[in-house]
Amino acid sequence: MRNMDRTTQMQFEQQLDADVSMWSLESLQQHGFMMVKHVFEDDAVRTIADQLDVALRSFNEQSILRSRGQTYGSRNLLDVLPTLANVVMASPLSRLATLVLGDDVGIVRVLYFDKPPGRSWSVPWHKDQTIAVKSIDQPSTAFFKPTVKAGVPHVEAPTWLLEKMLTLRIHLDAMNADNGPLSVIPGSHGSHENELAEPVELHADAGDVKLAMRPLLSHASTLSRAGIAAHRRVIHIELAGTAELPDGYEWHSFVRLNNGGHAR
Ligand SMILES: O=C(O)CCC(=O)C(=O)O
Repeated sequence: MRNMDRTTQMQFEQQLDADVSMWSLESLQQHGFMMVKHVFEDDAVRTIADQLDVALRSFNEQSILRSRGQTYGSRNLLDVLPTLANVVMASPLSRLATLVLGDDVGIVRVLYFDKPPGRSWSVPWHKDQTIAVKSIDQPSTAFFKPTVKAGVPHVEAPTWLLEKMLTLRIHLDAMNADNGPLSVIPGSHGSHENELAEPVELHADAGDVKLAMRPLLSHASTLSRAGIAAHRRVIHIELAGTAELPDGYEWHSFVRLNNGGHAR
């Protein structure tokens, strides 16, 4: 993976911090991502992590990804822990999502990722282009590559729809150079030319730094370093600014943030 030199990276981080402290959305628009600090207190993060742990242990569905007794992910986390939607609604993340995507914003999919010690994984550069839908039976000119993942139909979405989406990542553990951090290419959500920009490796403090990013932002992550005991748990929440999909398609779930969370 290409790396930005340390001085440039620090300047970049300082600039982001200044932007976010004013709740400016410029960073998100320009770079395709922003770090948001102090969204949840440590106690709240521990409560979410504990509830998640209990739910993942008791849920024995194909949507939970396990390897040698370790849970390293879950595809449909809202099915496993539906109260997560309330956590978002009661937090400033709801306001952020509404500012970015408008009043009709809803949660459309929640994923969970961990890199458990000894069972870490990596992902190559990619953009998030698939969405979960109710059915892939009807013909469509808007959607491509129908597939079924963990029992849920998915399609590749058109760019105009992905541009109306936002991902919020709640970090339950610190993320640093040791435990397979996420890297992004700033600006790559907007223009192919920006694909050549230097990647930035993102670090997060345990509990107090969250990431908002556009799905079309190119991102990748590395393996944790050998012998590292730290987990890297992330709740990955995808939101869309519209409940309506073309060609008679429907979101697999759409939990509105601004009308008490009623699913459509
Ligand atoms: O969390 C990571 O390291 C990668 C997650 C990812 O690939 C994704 O969000 O599409």
